[in-house]
Amino acid sequence: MTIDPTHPRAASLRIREQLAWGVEQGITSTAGLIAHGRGEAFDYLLGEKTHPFAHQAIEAAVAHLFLAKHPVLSVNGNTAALVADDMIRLAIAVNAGIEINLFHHSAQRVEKIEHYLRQRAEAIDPVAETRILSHLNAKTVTLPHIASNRKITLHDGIATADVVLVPLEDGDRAQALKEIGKTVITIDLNPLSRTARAATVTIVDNITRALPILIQTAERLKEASYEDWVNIITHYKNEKVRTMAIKIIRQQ
Ligand code: PTJ
Repeated sequence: MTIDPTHPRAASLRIREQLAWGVEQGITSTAGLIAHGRGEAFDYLLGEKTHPFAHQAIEAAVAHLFLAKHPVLSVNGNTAALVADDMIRLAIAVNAGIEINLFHHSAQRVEKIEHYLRQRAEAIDPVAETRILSHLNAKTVTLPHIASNRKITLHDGIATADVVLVPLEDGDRAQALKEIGKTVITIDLNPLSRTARAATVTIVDNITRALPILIQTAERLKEASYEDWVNIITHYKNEKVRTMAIKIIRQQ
């Protein structure tokens, strides 16, 4: 569908089209469209803009990623369809690995997403492909206290990561990852989701807006000192940030 750029909801329509494309390609699950509807409703209530509380969370997220020994960005079907290029750019900026980890798991969809990410990485920067962790013959680790197939993780990825970005999910994984000592960052338009509540850092924003800001912030903070990064995470209060997001939604 051609989207009229002057349409008042052009950005929202573009995202819908991108997800419909993801389903056609076998990247996004059909349930991903419903998950998007939930996010879209919250985005509407947030005025479809990035608020100062999201900027605060983004800064803390970047500081955690820089301080990490082994940061990993988890990608699902919605994330791959919406922000593949920016996830790859973020992985380069913060020296992280990318692991495909799905709720509605199928080996076929993992393969399709991996192929797509590799294609995109090659177009961005040939060395970026090394950021994408392969599932082919990979050693896996089943994590405790996760009911869904998201419990099956790559040994060289989420299983041994110290900081994990888990965008767009409402589930038990964030809590389970924290229980085994990991720092969890999420991007979720719903500040009330289980993931948003359990995460160490909750970026309440649309992933399509948050990713470019994460990359810019990484560029800005990469020359900062170790002490600066520690200072950012020490002063960051996730509950305060989540409360500010809930307040904005209530005011609508
Ligand atoms: O590809 P899979 O199989 O791993 O499945 C992915 C989905 C997203 C279908 C799966 O994780 C799922 O069912 O997610 P939930 O439980 O619906 O949670 C998705 C969360 O992401 C909700 O809290 C939404 O509000 C939020 N969300 C949806 N779209 C966006 C978003 N947050 C930020 N940006 C968005 N564009």
